[in-house]
Amino acid sequence: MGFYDDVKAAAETIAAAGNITIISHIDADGIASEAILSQAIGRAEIPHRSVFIRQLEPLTMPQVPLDTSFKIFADLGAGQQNLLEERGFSQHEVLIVDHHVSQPCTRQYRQVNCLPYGHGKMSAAGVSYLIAKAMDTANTDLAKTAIIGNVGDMMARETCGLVGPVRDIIVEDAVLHRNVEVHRRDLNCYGTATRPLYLSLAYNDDPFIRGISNNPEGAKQFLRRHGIRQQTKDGRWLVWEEYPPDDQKTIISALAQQLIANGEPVDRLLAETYSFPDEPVRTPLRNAQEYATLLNACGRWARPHVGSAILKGDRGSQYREAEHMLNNHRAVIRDLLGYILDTGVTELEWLQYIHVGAKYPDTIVGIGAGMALSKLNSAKPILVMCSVPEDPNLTKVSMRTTERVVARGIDLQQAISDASTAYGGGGGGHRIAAGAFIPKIAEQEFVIRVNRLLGEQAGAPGPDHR
Ligand SMILES: [Mn+2]
Repeated sequence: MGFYDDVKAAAETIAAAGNITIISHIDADGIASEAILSQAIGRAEIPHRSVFIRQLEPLTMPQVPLDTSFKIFADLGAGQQNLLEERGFSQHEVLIVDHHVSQPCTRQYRQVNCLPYGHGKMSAAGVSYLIAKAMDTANTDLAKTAIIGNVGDMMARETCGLVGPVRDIIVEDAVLHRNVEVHRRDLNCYGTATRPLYLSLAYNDDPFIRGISNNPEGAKQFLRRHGIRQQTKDGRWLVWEEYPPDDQKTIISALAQQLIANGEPVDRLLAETYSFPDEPVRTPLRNAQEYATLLNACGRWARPHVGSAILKGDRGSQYREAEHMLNNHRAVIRDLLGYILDTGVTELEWLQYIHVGAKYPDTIVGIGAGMALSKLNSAKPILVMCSVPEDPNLTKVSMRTTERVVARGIDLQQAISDASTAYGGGGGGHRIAAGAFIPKIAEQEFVIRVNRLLGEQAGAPGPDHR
């Protein structure tokens, strides 16, 4: 059985179900997965409902209903099959649609997972889309949503564009459907639909351009020096996507020259990007990256259903609510970033860490960790701990690192799950980003354990070998 056999089998299983509950994750990929599956299932006229869960672990299992409905776990489940078994689900009532590492389990549930087939650059929304398309080829309008989920899960980050079957099948379907435009050699930069260009450039650090990155005034002067008009006649700042192609070329080549003058590589300056011509200009709905941030904001602030409604077309009250959450989301993340940088991290040999206490919601701490890393020593993974409001005995741990460090053999998912199993805690994620819940009393020991595991991954001799 190959991956596409699994996809086809899943489509048949779903079509035969009488009543379905979709259990999905609260991030952009999870919300996109849910939106794709629920629309495909709705179009097949199968009664269904959706439950969003921020992480599948013993604390949140009671949110998974114990009724007679068929359960589809999307963007989660692969690593938590033992929890499904403990909850008493039989093999006949569960389908897992995931792209995370499977943990061994005595009861093997039906699963469509791209990862064991070597498709490491596909997210759960990608898998969900392939299932939806196998259910009905009319579902190709949902390819756009799959692209948002994949981009939201960083599938385009390392390779400066989507690759593999996501690129060859899903992006191509979306282009044929005409609700997605592909820009093959676009500026590799965030905020191209909503941020004044100089801020987009200044907030970008991949590639890091001396004099421009982390330097809004420098970025503004750089554009002025190259004769680029930055504001409209009535004083509104122009965003990247508004510039005519000739201006875009001028800016890109000026940035390339700046990198070369600094002796830096230019290979990350350009990326393939995905924009949505059917969405209103200068809104976060205009491209995959910003759309994904909007969905993440909905999920992190406990309103994933709002994100789902937007993906299904709501541009009224739900959209306005999401815009409000996005602004709040950004303000809190900025505050968290400032807190981490002002307070300072503690450096160990293989990682740097900080505890932010109960000041920030545990759902955004990982994002703050990722942003702080780009302003700290990015050669060392960052570990951020915070309190969990629902349980004073628990601590949430989030870790982030860079592609460069992953390429050296570092696997945060492995380190964090190995270190947390010792306490019965659960951990999961990816090589580059992972998280876990651990007992509060084990915090210090946990950090030391993760530090040691990272050292071993880096090829340092463990204590046994000394
Ligand atoms: Mn995902």
